[in-house]
Amino acid sequence: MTRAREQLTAAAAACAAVSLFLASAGIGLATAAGPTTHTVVIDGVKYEPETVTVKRGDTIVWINKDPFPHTVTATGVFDSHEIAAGKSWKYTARKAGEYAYVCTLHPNMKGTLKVE
Ligand SMILES: [Cu+2]
Repeated sequence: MTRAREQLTAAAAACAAVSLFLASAGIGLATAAGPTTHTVVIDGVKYEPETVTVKRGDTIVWINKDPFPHTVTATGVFDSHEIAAGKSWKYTARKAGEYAYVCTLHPNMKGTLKVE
């Protein structure tokens, strides 16, 4: 009788452990939103939006809609080199910080990438 009860208790404990494991796995999936992709459009010799805020691991895509090339250059951090008309360039942000960037072909073009 006692032995049977012990077995039942053990079975219940194992069951509870499995439930707990499944619950924590479920919560993990719910909260861990994957990396996102952000888009910055280059149009009319401007970055739109000028400032983009992302999380570490996110990817930013700059799409050049102007009929001539531009760059996305934060010296020492990232540099797209020339993005031809109609082309795009992407960068995955790995390190938190605030990065001012320019177009080396049109130094009046300025943008900021904030990585949280
Ligand atoms: Cu430019």
